[in-house]
Parts: sequence; C-alpha cells; structure tokens
Amino acid sequence: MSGEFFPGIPTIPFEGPKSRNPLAFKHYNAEEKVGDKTMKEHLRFACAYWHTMRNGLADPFGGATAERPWDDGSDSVANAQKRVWAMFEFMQKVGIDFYCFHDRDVAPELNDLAASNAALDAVADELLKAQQQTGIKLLWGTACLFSHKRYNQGAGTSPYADVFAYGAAQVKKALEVTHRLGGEGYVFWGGREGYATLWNTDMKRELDHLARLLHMAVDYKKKIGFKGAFYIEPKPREPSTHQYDSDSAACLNFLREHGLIGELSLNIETNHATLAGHTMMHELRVAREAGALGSIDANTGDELIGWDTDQFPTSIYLTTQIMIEVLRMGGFTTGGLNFDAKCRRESFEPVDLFHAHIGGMDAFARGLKTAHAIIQDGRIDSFVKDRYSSFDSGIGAKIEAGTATLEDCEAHILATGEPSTRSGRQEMLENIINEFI
Ligand code: XLS
Ligand code: NI
Ligand code: NI
Repeated sequence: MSGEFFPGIPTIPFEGPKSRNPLAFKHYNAEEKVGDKTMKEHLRFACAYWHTMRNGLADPFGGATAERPWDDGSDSVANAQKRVWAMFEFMQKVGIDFYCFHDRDVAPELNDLAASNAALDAVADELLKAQQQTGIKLLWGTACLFSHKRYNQGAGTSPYADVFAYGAAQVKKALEVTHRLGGEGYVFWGGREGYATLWNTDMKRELDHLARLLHMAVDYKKKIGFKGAFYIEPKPREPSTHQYDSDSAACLNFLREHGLIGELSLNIETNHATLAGHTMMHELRVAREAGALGSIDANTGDELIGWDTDQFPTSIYLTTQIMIEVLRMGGFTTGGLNFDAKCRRESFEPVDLFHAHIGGMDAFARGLKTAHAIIQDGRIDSFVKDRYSSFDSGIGAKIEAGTATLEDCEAHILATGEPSTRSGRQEMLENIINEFI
C-alpha cells in the first residue's frame, strides 16, 4: 500500500536486528511479549501532532525548512482537515496507536473565539472519522495557551483578568473536544506560566490564579463526565525565565498546596528534566513514589545546546532508565510514551519523520527489554533492599514505625558505639546495568 501523503513508503515492518533496511524495525515488534504484556501494550507510543504536522523546523537563527507537500500553508479549515489524513496515514504506516494535540495544532486560530471554536469542531469531525477508520486513539489533548500574542505575559498567571478568562474559555473548549474524541487524558503545560522578572510580578497572586484555573477545569471535567486523566507537565524555563511548574517536586508541592493532589498526575518530559538540572530517572522517580507518574513526553535534549531541542530519543541507557520506572509503577494506565520530538532542521524531508519515529520506537523496545531483564535478574533490587535492611529490625524498625525518640537513639548509640557502614558499590552496580545493555 502506498497511500496519498507518503507515497512509496510502506507500512514499516519488523525485520529484526540483522536487517539493514532503514525503513524497518530492528527491535520494536509490536506483538512480541515482554513479561506478561506485548511491547505495544507496554509502550503505548503516541505521535505529537504539533511536531509531526506543524513544526516547520525553524530555529532561532533561521526559518522553516520542512517539506510537507500536503500542506498549502494556509489557515483554512480545509487545509487543517486534509492534514488530519496525512497524520493518520503516517501513524498507520509507522504503527503508532495514539496521538496528542493542542487545539491550535489541529485547527487554526481565527478572528474570534466563536470562529476558532467552530473551526476546531469542524476539524474534530474529521479527527473522529479518522479515528473510527483506523482505530487510532487520542492519548491526550490540550489547549495552546502560549503562542498567541495575548498570552505574552501568561494565561492562568497573566496579570490581566480578561486574558485569564480567554485561556479558561480555550481550556473549556479543548476539554470538550478531547472528551468527544474519547481522549484518555488532558495535559496542562503552562507554556508561559512564570515570570520574566520578579520586579513586575505578584507571585502569590499568580500562583493562586493558576490553581483557580485548574480547579475550574477539574469542576468542568466532572460536569461533562470526562473520565480521562489530568496531567500537569513540569518545565523549569523557556520561554519564561522561571516557570512555576519547574520540576516534579515543584509541581507536586503546588498541587498539594492548592488541594489538587489526586486530581492531576504528572506528564514528564525528558528534555524538561535536563533543563531543570535533573536526570529523567530522577523526575520519574519523584513522581512515581508520590503515586503521581501519569504519562511521559519521550524525547531528549542535546548536551551542548541549552534549550528544549526536543530530539528523538536514541540512548538505550536513557530508555532503560525510563522503562525501569514505568515497569516499577506497574506500567501505564491512561498514559503512554508521547514522542514530543521533532526532526533536526537539516532533516526536512517527509521520510525523516519515519526515520525519527522508528529510531525512538526501537530505542524504547530495547529499553523495555533491558529494564525487564534487569528487574527479572534481581541483583540491583536485592542490593538496594539489603542496603536498607538495618531498618527492618531493632532501632531501625522503631525509627520507621515512628516509635523511637531522640532519647532512644541516644541510648542505642551509647550501648552500641560507633556505627559501621558498607560500600555503596556504585561502580559495581553500573557494571551490572551494562551487562544488560
Ligand atoms: C513544550 C511542551 C509542550 C507540551 C504540550 O516544551 O513540551 O509541547 O508537551 O503543551
Ligand atoms: Ni511536552
Ligand atoms: Ni518540551
């Protein structure tokens, strides 16, 4: 089958590690079982509408380079509807079952809210048709509250009430459309919810407003019967100097402080972890241990470029770390691995979209198998368990149970003397990980 939009590119087959065909999977074999689930069930790949269909690949020094022959570049609804079919042909050929979008990626922003809403409805009709024809599902939807000029000082945290209200109205509509399309989730990424300088900022008021917006959304979700998950996506900076949802810990603290914990979990993006000065594994661990790891934006940054380069993940070490955390939480429920990633500006041909996604999917297939093998092997887990075993009995058990006092600790040390410690064995453990990679 050739198709209308990507002629000459077949449905990508699995050919195994010996294949030298660049348009074939070497490791991702959708129906192959790893443990008790197939790769496809574990990984729940999603394709990002904004990057795949709408990113012209401009960078701060030059304009768009991407060749997308199906797109006439206009803001017409007809162009937006046609693009839906290019997106779905792409996903079918590459074998991705979910997608994610912002309202303004799928449909144009027109002269006023009513016109933009009507355009969104018209494109949603087409999305629904394409979903029904292909079985592809919506992982999550969201509203773009950062591109339009009105949001130049934020949306939920804008100092202007009318801008807040506009953003809230956009969230309302995006939620309705996500609900109508059977979306499994809805993301809040506060694109400009932060500040450029504290000299003009009432931080307390801005944070209270942001919480109000989320509470309104939670209320509306219940009102319309949307059962999908709500996620908040941490990012520390860019475009703002400081963004309130800086990292997993900051988001969790914000949710707790404002009575939203349990209503939202986290959608964690690798490149944002890097910008926050954390590893992705750290960000995932913080969220998982709080019972709040919802979904993942699976990309990667560049070690030498200081911004959100949104590259496709290729490091097996990285994908292994990610999948260890995913497997340890028992797998995704509503979430998945959304490739919030774009080709490099130099990779401007449509076929590059295939190479990029194939590489990301293969990297995650290997990460999944490796993580599964490491967990099955059990040496890492038993090392960690053993490392803390002094808390399983005696004074340690009393400390954990909350029954030990400072006096008890003093009496214990006076009786037992100087404590002994053992090696943390970092190098040995890293060697074990490399046995599997
Ligand atoms: C940008 C964000 C964005 C969110 C969705 O850096 O990653 O793409 O995922 O609004
Ligand atoms: Ni993202
Ligand atoms: Ni990003």
